[in-house]
Amino acid sequence: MAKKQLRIGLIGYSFMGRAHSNAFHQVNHFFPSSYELVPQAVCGRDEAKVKEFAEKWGYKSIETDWKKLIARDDIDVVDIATPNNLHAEQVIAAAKAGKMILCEKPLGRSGAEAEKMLKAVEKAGVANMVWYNYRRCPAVVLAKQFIDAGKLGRVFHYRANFLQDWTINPELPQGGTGLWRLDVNVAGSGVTGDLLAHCIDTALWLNGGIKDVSAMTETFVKERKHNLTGKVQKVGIDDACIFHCHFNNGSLGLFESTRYARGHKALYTFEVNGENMSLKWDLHDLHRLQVFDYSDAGPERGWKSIHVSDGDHPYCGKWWVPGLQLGYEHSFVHAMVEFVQGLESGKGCTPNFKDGLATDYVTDAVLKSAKTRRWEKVKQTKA
Ligand code: SOE
Repeated sequence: MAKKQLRIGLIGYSFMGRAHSNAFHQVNHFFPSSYELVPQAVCGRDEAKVKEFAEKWGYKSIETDWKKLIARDDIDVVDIATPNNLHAEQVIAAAKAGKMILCEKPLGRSGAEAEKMLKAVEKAGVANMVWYNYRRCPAVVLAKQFIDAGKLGRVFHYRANFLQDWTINPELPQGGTGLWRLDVNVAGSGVTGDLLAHCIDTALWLNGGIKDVSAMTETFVKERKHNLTGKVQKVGIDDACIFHCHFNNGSLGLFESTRYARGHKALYTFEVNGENMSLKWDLHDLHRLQVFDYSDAGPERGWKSIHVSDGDHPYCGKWWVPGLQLGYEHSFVHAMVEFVQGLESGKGCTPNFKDGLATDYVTDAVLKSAKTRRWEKVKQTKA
């Protein structure tokens, strides 16, 4: 039977453009469905570079103006892999054009921006997804399965970290290609929207909504040269953020993120402590789930490390053979598998724009609390 083509138009071709493009190809190879993902066009401002990208990643054509890409009749899905300040305008335009939309995280630079984006896709009735990829690591999905099966019992604690060290050098400029994450106008915030957003997305999925937060942030390097103006300018982003919170289920949360943890490149870890079981995960060892099961009897009771690679582990049966582990890029492949399966079932997928908004509401409250030095309530998404 002929497959239904999903012709994809990608905007942005840096790190995330590559991660997404790889996913489109691998979904076709490893997760056949009634859909065929077709890399139809890629858009970027530098024509020579975007052409080179198109050739490397199998895109049939290029555009240098994203509005033209969105207007094209031969595009079904618009994939937004641009800096954060462009997400809202591009999402709203793509929704108006009736396209399905995939958007890089965070959805908006604030809850207010994300609300407009959610409204746009709801009005247009188009399928949507936010690329919070870590949810789709098999070991994280296994944690979700254990939690949903009730194995943990009452949950007491959820804690997560995302530690990096790439902005310690005070001579590092802010702004422009590659360094827009340091420019508050483009990024919206620092580690809170960039890194903690991942931790929050996973936490909301695994442990439910967050009621209120108390936070502190710090900007260690106060001024940096701006790449676009050439001038030394105030740094507006948070370099580090620590917050604690109450979840709606009564458990306590503790979160930390920084780009100043010398030696750590992308140490995302989380731990959940329930009355009957604890779970631990670490991005540097992402194919493993650490489990402590209180019902394991006898003196051999202890933490065990599940190598998540068996045929009955999430997604794993579609890849290689048991024991051969999956990595970072597979999380994007699985996110796209969810999107395709959501189309097939007609039920949509997660994390969708509503989930993206929920995370933005938490980051809003965190940034507000750091300013007011008070506990701040988290706005809840409508049921
Ligand atoms: C920042 O360095 C960054 O690339 C984030 O923007 C990504 O979302 C994260 O997955 C890895 O780190």
